[in-house]
Amino acid sequence: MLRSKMPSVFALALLGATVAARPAHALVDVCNTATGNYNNSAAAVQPAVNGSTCFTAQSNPILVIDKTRSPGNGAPGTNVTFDIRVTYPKLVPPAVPVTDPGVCGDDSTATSVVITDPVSVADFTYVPGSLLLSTDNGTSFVAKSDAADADELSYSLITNILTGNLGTLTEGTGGAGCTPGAARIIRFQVTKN
Ligand SMILES: [Ca+2]
Repeated sequence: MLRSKMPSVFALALLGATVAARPAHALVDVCNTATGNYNNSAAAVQPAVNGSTCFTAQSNPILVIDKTRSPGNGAPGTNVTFDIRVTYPKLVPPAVPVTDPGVCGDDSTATSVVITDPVSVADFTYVPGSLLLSTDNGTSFVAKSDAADADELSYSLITNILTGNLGTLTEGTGGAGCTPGAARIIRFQVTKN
């Protein structure tokens, strides 16, 4: 089965109010020290005393979208399956569960994760009722309705935009162990016009 990467610009991950990924991605200790200076009764300067504490700062989460299509090409009428794979922490493409060592050690949580994917109606026609969602890294998929209702996914035949409300994503077990979390995969089908 031919599976090729699509430009990631076709899918957007909105992380709350933050859109762009941030470069910082590790736990950072921010230390603060208080110093006391004083004299004795003869006005001789005494050694200073210090008290310190460190706050462990969590960085902002970095999600990654890897979008693929299958097949990679075909004549008009070809049925095409798209996968939008959302991972946290970052997994090295093309879909192997190997965590990018550059983004380990992040214990933060991504909240209000919303995925949008506008389908180019000049090229493709959405196949109604084809929405599927996996929350276990693709082991299983559950059908979701096209309607904007209580489930996570919807597809508007008016705007031709797929929307996925994925809620909160956590970084697997977190910490330096960098155990990958379960990738979410949104799957849908279109027909080439
Ligand atoms: Ca729905």
